[in-house]
Amino acid sequence: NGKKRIYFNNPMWPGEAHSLQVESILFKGKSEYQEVVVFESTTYGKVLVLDGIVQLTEKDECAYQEMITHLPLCSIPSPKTVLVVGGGDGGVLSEISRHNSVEHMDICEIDKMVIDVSKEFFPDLAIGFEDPRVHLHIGDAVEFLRRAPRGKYDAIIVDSSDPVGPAQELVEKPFFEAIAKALKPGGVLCNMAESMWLHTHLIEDMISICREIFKGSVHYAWGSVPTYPSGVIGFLLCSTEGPPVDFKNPINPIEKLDGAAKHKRDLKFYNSEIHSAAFALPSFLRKEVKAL
Ligand code: AAT
Repeated sequence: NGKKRIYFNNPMWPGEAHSLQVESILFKGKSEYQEVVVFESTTYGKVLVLDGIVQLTEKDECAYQEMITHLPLCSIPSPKTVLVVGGGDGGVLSEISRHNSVEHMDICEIDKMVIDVSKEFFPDLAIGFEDPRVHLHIGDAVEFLRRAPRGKYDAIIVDSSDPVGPAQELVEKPFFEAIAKALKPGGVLCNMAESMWLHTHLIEDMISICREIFKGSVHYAWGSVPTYPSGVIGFLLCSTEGPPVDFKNPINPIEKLDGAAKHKRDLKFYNSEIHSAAFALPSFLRKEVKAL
């Protein structure tokens, strides 16, 4: 039909590429950290691409952002202080906004260009920054967490890119140690944890590291995101020593929230049944990831 396609391939998923048909390129820029592209696709709405990797599309961002936010926040009784690592599009912030109990959100995003681009092209997500509870920090999350006060956060959400480029250190032990230190007793971490079809080794490594560091519990959950490689994405959920956290049975169910959010977006993917189901793991994963 004469339309151009963009092919996404990367050493993170050798031997395969997926592609999306392009209506028009809306933005192309190079920041200090990465190449930033926004285009209008034919079937997934606008798409944000960093260094040739799809970060979100308008059609399916809801699945990822709702899961990475509500899996942790609905697992603890009354989250008050939350840190987001990465997440410069604002989508996770706008999901956190739904929680009335939250008093303070810090966000540490390394790349200001992602924030600016989101404000221009993804205003429904960037609205997250307008919540008065949000405190924006532009910088490297490794550095930010090194300086974070001990026991400050009820929850930390790591919405970061794949571990190539600026997010390399975000899967290493010192980073997880810093996270555990910054969490309250019984505080929770939810970390983007790749695809079980593509990255069992990476998942295994992350889980083994976290089992050493997080003395509460460590679990793996997953959800469907069609435009991420292999169509699924995982989440690593950990809690620190303290009041026990039963991740599989949300104590703070989303259905009971009044919604402090200024936006009136309905949840499109997450609900309490999906929450519990997300922890059911395929047999091959249980077998391959010994640490599970
Ligand atoms: N919600 C969109 C999904 C993302 S965005 C990941 C963000 O993490 C990017 O904006 C990137 O600039 C930021 N980031 C990367 N490294 C760091 C760092 N060291 N400190 C702070 N922020 C960082 C993730 C999509 C996952 C895709 C899965 N294939």
